[in-house]
Amino acid sequence: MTLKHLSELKELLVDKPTSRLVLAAAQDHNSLTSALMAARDGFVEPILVGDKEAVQKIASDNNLDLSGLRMIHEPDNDMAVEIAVKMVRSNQADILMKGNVGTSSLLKAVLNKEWGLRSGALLSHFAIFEVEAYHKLIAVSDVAMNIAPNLQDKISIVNNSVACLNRLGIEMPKVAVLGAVEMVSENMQATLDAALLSKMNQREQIKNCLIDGPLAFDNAISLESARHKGIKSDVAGDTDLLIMPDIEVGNVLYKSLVFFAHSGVAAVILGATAPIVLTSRSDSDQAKYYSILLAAAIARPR
Ligand code: COD
Repeated sequence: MTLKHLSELKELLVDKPTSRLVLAAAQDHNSLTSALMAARDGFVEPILVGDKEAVQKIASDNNLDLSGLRMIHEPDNDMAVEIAVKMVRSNQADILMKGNVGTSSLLKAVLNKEWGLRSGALLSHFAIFEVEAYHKLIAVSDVAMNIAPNLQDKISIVNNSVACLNRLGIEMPKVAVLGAVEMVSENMQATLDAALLSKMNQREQIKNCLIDGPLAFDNAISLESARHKGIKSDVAGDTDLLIMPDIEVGNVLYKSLVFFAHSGVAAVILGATAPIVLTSRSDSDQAKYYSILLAAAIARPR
């Protein structure tokens, strides 16, 4: 299966029971609005944990309808996050979403050894873009969580991302591991990691995907570019997933796609016991909405 538009996420949700999404520190205009939009369209059932008065004020100031929604009053943000995380842990919710709290506070709660959402896997950020100049959705990881992943971390990043793409119906995603060049150079760690990941895939140490690397960005996304350089690759020009060397490269690509190429995007944190939606103020309403739909599409069935 190939996904071309983020709106196709809606089709993946048609036969799936509505996921329960718990919004931690819900007194946040942006996240509250997107959660309510997804609820209005029948994709999630939001549970709001936060300062009830502040949530109600945001709702009345912005004409948002809170009727029928479950709300748990907890004015302290750290406590609200803890309650929300524990609700996911105890299977009272299927998706965790960040409200009016910092990203690191939420992630630290998720990583809490006693009551967090650790699954044993590395947590990683996964973003999927709709780029006008590309023939299908293209995923990118990790652009926001793991700062300088080593080989072991990159294996986990690939595994998390591939499992997510598999759940979206992409059975054998083509994975390009990026470097600045397509030849292995002992001076460039990214090329060494990429070559090892490719060989591990060939030996079936990493499964359910087809990995090639190192590939420079142009070879990864353009067959013509790869041919020009004489690269023979089953991935080049048809990549489903780009693996980033580090957070800086990833973050710059993410922002370039959004700000220069005006691409649509949906993003979640993978590797915890449930998907986590971490939208930020700079994300568009549509990006937040599609991130919720992406989380719902991959959430465990109720
Ligand atoms: N997956 C699983 N466990 C992890 C991960 C991970 N990705 N990161 C840390 N842990 C575990 C460690 O094994 C350890 O047990 C515990 O969590 C604490 O580890 P630290 O001290 O290395 O981690 P923290 O708490 O200092 O930081 C974790 C963050 C995710 C907050 C950190 O990696 C971070 O700041 N990442 C970048 C986030 C960011 O600023 N993004 C900007 C773009 S939006």
